[in-house]
Amino acid sequence: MTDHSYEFTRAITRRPGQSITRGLRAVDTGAPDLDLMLAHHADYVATLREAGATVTELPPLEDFPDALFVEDTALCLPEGAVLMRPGAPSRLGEVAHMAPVLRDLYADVRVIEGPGFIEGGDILTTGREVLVGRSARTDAAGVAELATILKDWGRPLREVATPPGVLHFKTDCSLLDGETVLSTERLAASGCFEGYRVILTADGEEAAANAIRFNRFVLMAAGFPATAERLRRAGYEVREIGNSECAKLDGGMSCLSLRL
Ligand code: CIR
Repeated sequence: MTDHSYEFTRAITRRPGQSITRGLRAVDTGAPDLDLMLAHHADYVATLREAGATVTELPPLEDFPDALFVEDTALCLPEGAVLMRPGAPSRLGEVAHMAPVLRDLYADVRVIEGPGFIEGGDILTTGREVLVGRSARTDAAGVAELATILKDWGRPLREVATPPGVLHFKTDCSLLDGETVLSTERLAASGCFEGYRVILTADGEEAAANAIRFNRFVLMAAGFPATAERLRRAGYEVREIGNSECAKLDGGMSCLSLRL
């Protein structure tokens, strides 16, 4: 099978602004430092460019403190884009800011109209299917509406569960290639990756699970040496990017871009 699930030419990111101190978080571990976050963000964008991406860098949206986590606003596929309907009320308005950017790039842009909710962080597109995790942000109606859209594009959707207390499905997993995922043990234990090759995050390094494969690189958060070593030993070219400030807002590598 030809697998293009990790091959991209373009990425969309949004720079963080002053309002990140008001970003959503499950547990308060201190205010994120904007200067350090900007430095990490610049490294992330530079790494995507090195991987071959044309990067559209959008300006901060001060009214939307979590708007740098652009992944949650849309699903981008070769067939078209789908504008999401975030389950976090403070994030719903971000979608209207992403819509014109995607309409410029895609002929076919669909919209999750509701009443359900769905966020991009709950969607993992693999070489053979689109996995969607129900979570506190993504409900059954949101998943059903996406399934109807994907049916038009001949894309099978499989609904799975996000572990309790975990923000998004992809907080705990990432695609490494069309047949291989990086996953926490707690998520893999649910059996949702049966038939895939699974590389587990090392003990105590669950926060390394939210990585991205972008062409030849796997971008992962810095500070998880045992998991990085597992990936390198499996043959992946790993780039470690500082994520300390986004982590305070429950954000990781995938949240920071739309990849197309
Ligand atoms: C939120 O709670 O929505 C943000 N603070 C973090 C979003 C992370 N997004 C993602 O994992 N796709």
